Amino acid sequence: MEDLKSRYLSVCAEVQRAPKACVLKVLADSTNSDVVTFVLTLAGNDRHGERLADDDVFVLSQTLAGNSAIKGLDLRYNCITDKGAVYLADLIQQSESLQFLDLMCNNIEAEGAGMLAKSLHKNKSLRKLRMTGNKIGNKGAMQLAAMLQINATLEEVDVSDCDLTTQSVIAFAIVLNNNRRICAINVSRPLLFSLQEETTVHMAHMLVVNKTLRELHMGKHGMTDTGVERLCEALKMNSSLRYLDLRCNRITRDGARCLSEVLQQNSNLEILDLSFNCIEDDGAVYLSEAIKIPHSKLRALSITGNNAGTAGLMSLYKAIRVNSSLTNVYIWGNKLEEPVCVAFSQLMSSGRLLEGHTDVSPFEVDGHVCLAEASHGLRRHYYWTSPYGENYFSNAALALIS
Ligand SMILES: *[C@@H]1O[C@H](CO)[C@@H](O)[C@H](O)[C@H]1NC(C)=O
Ligand SMILES: *[C@@H]1O[C@H](CO)[C@@H](O)[C@H](O)[C@H]1NC(C)=O
Ligand SMILES: *[C@@H]1O[C@H](CO)[C@@H](O)[C@H](O)[C@H]1NC(C)=O
Ligand SMILES: *[C@@H]1O[C@H](CO)[C@@H](O)[C@H](O)[C@H]1NC(C)=O
Ligand SMILES: *[C@@H]1O[C@H](CO)[C@@H](O)[C@H](O)[C@H]1NC(C)=O
Ligand SMILES: CC(=O)N[C@H]1CO[C@H](CO)[C@@H](O)[C@@H]1O
Repeated sequence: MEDLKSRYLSVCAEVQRAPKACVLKVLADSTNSDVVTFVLTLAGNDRHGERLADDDVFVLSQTLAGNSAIKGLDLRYNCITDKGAVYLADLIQQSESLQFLDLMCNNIEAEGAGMLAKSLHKNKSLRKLRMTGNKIGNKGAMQLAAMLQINATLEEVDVSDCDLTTQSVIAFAIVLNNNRRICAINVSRPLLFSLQEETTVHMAHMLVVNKTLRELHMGKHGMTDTGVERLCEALKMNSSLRYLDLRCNRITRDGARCLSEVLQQNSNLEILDLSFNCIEDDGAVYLSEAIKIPHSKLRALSITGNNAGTAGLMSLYKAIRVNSSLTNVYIWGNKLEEPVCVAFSQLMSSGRLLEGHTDVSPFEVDGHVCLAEASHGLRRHYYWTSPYGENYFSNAALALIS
């Protein structure tokens, strides 16, 4: 393999920029390994204060231009602005092998997002793009959505927490009606000022039309049961969706009832994330009904932080004990009284529920069984595990529970 380290040093010399120790180390490691393709991990939070600035990105993209072995580039938590995004857009144009680009939590705004979108108009190799935590705003997001209208190679896109507003979330829903490549999208945490749930209505419409999307993340959309009902109507029409993430919304027992009906109707849903809603006991009972049925495909359910108590959680326990496909269940942040603690402790000691497949862990004090929080939520696997392995974004949870 080409010696990237020497190439980097010579580019540094050419542009009179001091080489960065962290980049040198990562390049040396990749050069020494004998794999055919590699991922460069230069996440700023892995190092002690050594973050990459735009000029560093310039040198890096010059170094990597034309390289046919680089498969992924992890640049999370650096200080890349619109200027750096231009260099990355050039790299996308010039690379035939780059498949994953993670720009989470940099300082890219609308202009930089626009440049990245333009570079993706010409279909190249990039398959996964993660922009979360960059304030690209409505303007930047509209350009990314427009890019998806021209069939690119992109399969997974994360534009969560990017200051999208209603207009651009709807734009994504609309382009997905016609885009046959995208299989996962994260539009969580937009800036929504309307209570009309237009974003949910449009996403629901898209789910009816499109049969490609497998993973949809709509956390923090202020979604109520009315919105969930729209989604459920769509999901009942044999949607391809396997992973629905509705964390941190305003869903109550009625929303849970609709979702239960969907699950009972032979839906393809395998992962349902309802963390931090308010489905309470009744909601948990409704979902238990769906889990119990023999053809249920649901493999993972999170109801963390939903104000459920003994009645709801015991019915969940009973449903899991019956033959069900559910392997992962997350219940922390509910009212975990003794019968529930005993029941879940028993699920674990009998091997029905594996450690690492739930977010609770039993312990005993003075003969009483209690549950402690274990850091194994569905969510844990997104940011802290290897971002480009099988666990990356789409298939994150699918891989984790298989
Ligand atoms: C670009 O897209 C066309 C179809 O629109 C496809 O035939 C071609 O293989 C694609 N090229 C690349 C490099 O992805
Ligand atoms: C690309 O988009 C055009 C126009 O929307 C469409 O006719 C064509 O079938 C698409 N091609 C692919 C490969 O998706
Ligand atoms: C989707 O975005 C939200 C908000 O940024 C984040 O918390 C969540 O982990 C993301 N989901 C995935 C699968 O990356
Ligand atoms: C959905 O699929 C099931 C089983 O494959 C089928 O019986 C049903 O008619 C389908 N429903 C719709 C609306 O296509
Ligand atoms: C559970 O599943 C096994 C294997 O699929 C089957 O033999 C058994 O009858 C099932 N039991 C119940 C109660 O559904
Ligand atoms: C763009 C796209 O994927 N369209 C499809 C949506 O689903 C219907 C029903 O399966 C197909 O006929 C379309 O081609």
